Amino acid sequence: MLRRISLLLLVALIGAACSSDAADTVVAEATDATESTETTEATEATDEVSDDTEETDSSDETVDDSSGDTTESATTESFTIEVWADNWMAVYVDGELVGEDSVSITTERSFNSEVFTFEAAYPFTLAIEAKDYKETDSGLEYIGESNQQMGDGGIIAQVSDSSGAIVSVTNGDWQSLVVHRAPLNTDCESDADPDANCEYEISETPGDWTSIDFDDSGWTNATEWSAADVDPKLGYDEISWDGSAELIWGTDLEVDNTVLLRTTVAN
Ligand SMILES: [Ca+2]
Ligand SMILES: [Ca+2]
Ligand SMILES: [Ca+2]
Repeated sequence: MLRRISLLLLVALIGAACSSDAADTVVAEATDATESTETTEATEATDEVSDDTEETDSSDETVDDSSGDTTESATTESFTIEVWADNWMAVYVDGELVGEDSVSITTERSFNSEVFTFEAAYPFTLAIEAKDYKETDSGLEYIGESNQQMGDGGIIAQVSDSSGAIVSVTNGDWQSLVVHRAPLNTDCESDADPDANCEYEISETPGDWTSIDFDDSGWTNATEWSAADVDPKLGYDEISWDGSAELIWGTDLEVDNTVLLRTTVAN
């Protein structure tokens, strides 16, 4: 009994001794990855109990070593995202840009797919900025030419782990926010002066919308669209799409020109 009480006391003392380190870790890493921090703390606690003969002398070193090792090697994996967009995309993971469309958004008919690899630990946040090509804020393309029109958009993506297993696909579970809509008065499509007569709505892009902590609960579910709706071209056929991957966009393929998309990937 005495021995058990002593052990409990020792654990409590060590817990108190390392609590300030844990607090520092939280502050320092809060902006990077909340989940990694939690994992690190859990591992530290385990180390402390097993190192009970060394007491507080070595606790600082133990904490520092374990936080470096466990977050890098034990929980981080390699993933690949395949993505096709009409017309442009940038992909972020936990707030970090992992790749963007290699063809400029200012290029007409820029239909191409991209493959990006990244390192992440579950759960991670995927955020994609997707843009339909528009010549001006009127929302139109080929302005002044015989085929002046509202362009349409669409995007599809799938994420696989290092074994090749699909771990995430685009679908209606993704959250979406449309930040550029034009033209609101669609009858301006054939207007001789669309920049003067097409109306548009541009919303502010939240500064931290790609971060893992961003609250997207006020956003709306992405809309799933069929291949017949989007008519995906070129790079789309270079990728073997999982049957569960859906083309998504806002609620209007033509008027919604810039769409922010987010999801969380858990294992
Ligand atoms: Ca493109
Ligand atoms: Ca458009
Ligand atoms: Ca387009």
